[in-house]
Amino acid sequence: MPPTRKPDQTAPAPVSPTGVEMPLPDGAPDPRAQAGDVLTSPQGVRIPDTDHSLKAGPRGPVLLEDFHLREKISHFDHERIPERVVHARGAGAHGTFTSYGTAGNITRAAVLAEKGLETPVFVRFSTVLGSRGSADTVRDTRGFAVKFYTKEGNWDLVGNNIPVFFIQDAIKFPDIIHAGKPSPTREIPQAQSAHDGFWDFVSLHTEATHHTLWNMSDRGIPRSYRTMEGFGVHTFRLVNADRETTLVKFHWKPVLGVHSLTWEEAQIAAGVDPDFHRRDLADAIEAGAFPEWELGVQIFPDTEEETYEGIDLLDPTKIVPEEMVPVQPIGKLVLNANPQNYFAETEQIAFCTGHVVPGIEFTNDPLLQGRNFSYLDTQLTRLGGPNWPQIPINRPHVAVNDNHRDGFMQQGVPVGEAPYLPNSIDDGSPQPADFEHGGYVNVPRQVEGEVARGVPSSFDDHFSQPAMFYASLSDVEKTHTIEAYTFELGKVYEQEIKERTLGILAKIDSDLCEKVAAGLGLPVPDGKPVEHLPPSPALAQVKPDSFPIAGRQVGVVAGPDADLAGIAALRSALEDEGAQVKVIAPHGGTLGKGKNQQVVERTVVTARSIEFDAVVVADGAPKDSDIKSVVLLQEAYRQLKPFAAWGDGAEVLTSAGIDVDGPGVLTGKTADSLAKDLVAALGRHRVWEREELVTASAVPPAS
Ligand code: HDE
Repeated sequence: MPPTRKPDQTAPAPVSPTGVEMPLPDGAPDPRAQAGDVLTSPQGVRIPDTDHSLKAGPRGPVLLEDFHLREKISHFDHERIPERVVHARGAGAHGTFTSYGTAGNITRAAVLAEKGLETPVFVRFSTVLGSRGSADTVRDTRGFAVKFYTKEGNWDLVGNNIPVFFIQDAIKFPDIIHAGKPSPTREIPQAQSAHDGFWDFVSLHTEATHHTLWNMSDRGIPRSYRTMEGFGVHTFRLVNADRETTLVKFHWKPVLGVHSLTWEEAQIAAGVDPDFHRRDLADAIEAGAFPEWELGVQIFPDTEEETYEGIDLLDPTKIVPEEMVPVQPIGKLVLNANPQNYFAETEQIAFCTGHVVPGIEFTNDPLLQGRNFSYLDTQLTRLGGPNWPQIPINRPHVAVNDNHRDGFMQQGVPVGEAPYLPNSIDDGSPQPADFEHGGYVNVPRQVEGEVARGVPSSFDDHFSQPAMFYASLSDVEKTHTIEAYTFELGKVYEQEIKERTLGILAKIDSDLCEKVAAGLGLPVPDGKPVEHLPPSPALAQVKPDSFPIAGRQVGVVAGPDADLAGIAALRSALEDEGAQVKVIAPHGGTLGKGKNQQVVERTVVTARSIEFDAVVVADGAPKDSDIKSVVLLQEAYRQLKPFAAWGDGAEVLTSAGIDVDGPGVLTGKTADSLAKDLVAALGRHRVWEREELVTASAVPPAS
């Protein structure tokens, strides 16, 4: 008998747009479930041997009549679909969104308005520039796309982790992406902006300045998808039950706080673990440390000017500081299940900005208007035809009766004679729904103007908001931003491009401009910073606040003679807070016996600094550490991670050149005595006080 395989997934219900499925005889399994115990062909024929092709004799030619060979190879030949033009590299998860009901007065969309309503969601995070196989930790914008399967149809909020965009008009999208993608001649560099093309474009097209500055700040290298903010970017129009409108900007606030990698971590991870963010998301969910965000809105009156205190709400290169208009929480997102199949779910999900539900409308933001065309259009090529809404991950969780018919890969078997309206043959069905019956009826909007390719003059200010953003950063973040510009421009060949960029930086901040110029060895250009709004503390991510440590990784260096009871105690204290402990030892397997036995999760060969948020050395850990352990400790120290050591574990730190009296190094006699302080240190993300001591800055001081 072949071994029995019991797949945990049940067959997706084969529902067609008209709600009719091809009837299978009673008890017949759905072929799409891949659920039988015996290997078959796609036609259900049982296959005796899938390892050898059918030949005329063991040394003879392969026979064309081998239908199993042909079907197997042919299906394999067509396994790939075109990757996304942008945001090709991504990771996703299932979850729920629960409304607080606080938006009930501004929108009639039940997903936001009904207190306590739980709506299933699928979220896909992504990088923008890289191909599907590129590294997760490159410096880039991250996508934050949420599909809400609401009871009024699907709503897609397709946002980013940066609240502004490079361009103000969708017509420029091919230009910025062609500039950022690898050079068309050699197709390098992959997934990064540190090249002439990108800097050529953004230095000429100065409306990109704000977004570029965010990319060069620590926001461009998030620690995890779980520690990213998300933004809807555009201003949307919400409509309540009385058909009153307000303008809003959407914000996702991570419960774990906003936290980024250091540049060193990002670069090491890109080589050592290119799946760093993807792994982190899946591991956290599997461990029960479910990532959470609050959805909030900034609310603006819907006036004729569509501006707030002089800030044009239709300009996607502008934000409204939270100090001027606070973000009001309206619901919570929890990601609680990993996809079962990457391709079927994460790859095939199709987001469209045009997917909105009654109560959520668009504004005239020219970027948003263009996106509404692009996303629908791109799915036709990517998913091979117009029936992609029938793919399981894309199906709405409500009845669909759209009169759409035929096309590639039609899965439904529609019934009825009249897929048109009006009709009398099918009793006039399906009936359009008016406002009272939940129809998507637009709020009337006046539109008039001269036909021209114009831009409002309020879009012309390209520098005051970047200047405000830079002024709002903490000192540590400013240093990192200076280093990022110096690195990226240091990779640019054309002198003219570097000079042009320095000219832009001069308008933002003198210190930024001078230090980058010094790093590049170029003269500081003329020009002085523009005036800007007061700094917005909400924009800085390094703050004294403390955050939950769920899903954080703590590496414990140990060996056969280590205090295993101490490790067990520390593990339990950290796990109580949702953090995870990984024991690192010279060899794999287990350490010790009995109740304190420890499984070795990482060996000295497989461990690297980047995967730990804190490093602990156990009492009794080997003193004759090899070079890999020393590298691990030194890197983690440089990356400002909290350290702890108990008993003679401190000697291991000292011999690796780490000052045990330095900031963020906890020492004590027992593991117990360290746990509380270690939890507190992890909650502050990094030991920022150490930055000055360890940064051999890549940037020489400005003269
Ligand atoms: Fe996108 N964008 N975009 N974009 N975008 C796509 O759609 C496009 C923009 C964003 O995980 C594509 O299905 C145009 C802003 C995310 O599947 C494509 C313009 C923001 C994702 C497309 C923009 C985004 C995409 C490629 C200028 C943040 C990944 C594949 C008007 C608010 C969604 C696809 C996922 C994907 C077009 C600008 C976010 C080609 C024309 C602004 C998160 O349709």
